[in-house]
Amino acid sequence: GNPAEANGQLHFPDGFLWGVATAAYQIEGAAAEDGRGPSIWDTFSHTPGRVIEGHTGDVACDHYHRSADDVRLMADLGVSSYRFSVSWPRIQPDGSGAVNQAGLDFYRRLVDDLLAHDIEPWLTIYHWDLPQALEDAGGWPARDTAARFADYAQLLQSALGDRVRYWTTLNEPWCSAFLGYGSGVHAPGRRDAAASVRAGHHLMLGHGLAVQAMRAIRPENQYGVTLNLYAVSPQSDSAADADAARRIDGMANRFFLDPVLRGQYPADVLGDLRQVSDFGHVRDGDLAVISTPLSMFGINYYTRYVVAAADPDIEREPYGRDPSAFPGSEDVQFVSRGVPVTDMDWEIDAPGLLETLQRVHREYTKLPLYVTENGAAFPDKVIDGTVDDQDRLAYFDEHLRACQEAITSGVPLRGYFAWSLMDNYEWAWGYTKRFGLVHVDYESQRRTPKSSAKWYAEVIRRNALPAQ
Ligand code: GBH
Repeated sequence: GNPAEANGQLHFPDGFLWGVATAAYQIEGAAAEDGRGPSIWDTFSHTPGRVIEGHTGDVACDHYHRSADDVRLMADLGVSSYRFSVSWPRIQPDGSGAVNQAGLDFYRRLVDDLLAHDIEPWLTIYHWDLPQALEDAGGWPARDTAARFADYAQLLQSALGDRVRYWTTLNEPWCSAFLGYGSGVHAPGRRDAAASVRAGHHLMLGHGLAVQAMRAIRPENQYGVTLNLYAVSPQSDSAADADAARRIDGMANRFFLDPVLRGQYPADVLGDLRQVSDFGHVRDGDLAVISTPLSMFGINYYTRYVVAAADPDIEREPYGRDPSAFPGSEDVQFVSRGVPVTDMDWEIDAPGLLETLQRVHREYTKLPLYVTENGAAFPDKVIDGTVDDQDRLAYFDEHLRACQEAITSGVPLRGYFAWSLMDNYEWAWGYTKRFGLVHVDYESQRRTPKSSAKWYAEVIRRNALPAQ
């Protein structure tokens, strides 16, 4: 049996870090307050046709005005850590230059409040809200944006590094690069495959420069990055499907894993992208910066991709739109296996999380790993003042079992952050998808902890899952 199983419970190691995660644009609202400048998500969400039903983050969960209540919610859950992101245009309204003190003060108060409640702040420097002024100057496809990002990171580090110990540079650079500049379904909505490849490089360069700049000021803090990783498998054992899986693994996972953790682009990915980019934007020394040693590594996991070689008779979903978010792999199709899905239509695949954790540990790094996001959208209903989200609860339970198995097998997984603390602005899906442990009524801003929240609080309290 599993040695972690005792007294009818499946235990986690002492000191395992239990958290919840959010992101600035998805919860804060107050888009024009206290000197905040516009970000690419303000522009994008206010452009007709970009976001479902024209939803914007203008108000969102109004967290900017309710952060004290939200910290109390977290304290009630008993979490040991809170992963949030800082809105760059609150700190630097035009993307560079002097700090906007009122914006910084918001995060200073938040951090102090978290510490007062014994909650460790986990700060993500960039979760997709680039100052619009920097986009106007070329955005991530322009090399200079990497340097601006490092300046901004350094500024945050000097202001908050005495009380925030855990720092993540970027959340999911794949999304910023390939959804923002390739398929255009995220801000800034550009559709230019070559630009998306440059954006990916400059995001990673910004990450490396930022870690170097921050570590120079505060060597004692922990630095990492968060990638969205996927388990990828071929639909069949044909050579063509195996090649499709290799390509998608290359674009979704290895395009970022290899430069950051091995200091090189994977040769096969450079080959797949030959028609798209000659990688002339990569300068000598860039990969050494990008692979600057880290103290920890963050993984966001939601689902598995099952892929197959092109078949014109099968509808291409969800990413095979024109243009594709997987440049150079337009002929690959994403296949549904008909297994249960969430409200995003993502297949529920907890073994894929175990596989991903073991792979990163075995093939890429011996660093401490953290699941910095994992969770599921379901169409919740408030009935008699409660939300009985057994589907979400089961999703968390299955994925936490996968985490536990990873730990038992020797993976140094040190913590888990549920996505998300509360329902919020789900990017191109607006407020139509709910990922929260806590339900948000967007009319009244009332917060209602769901059944999954009560269950998670109990798991945290016991540091264990109920045995099955
Ligand atoms: C994470 O992205 C994000 O970090 C977080 O902000 C987000 O709320 C959470 O997941 C849940 O989605 O259907 O073409 O519009 C995970 C990767 C990539 C998943 C973008 C959703 C939408 C593409 N995300 N994708 S599309």
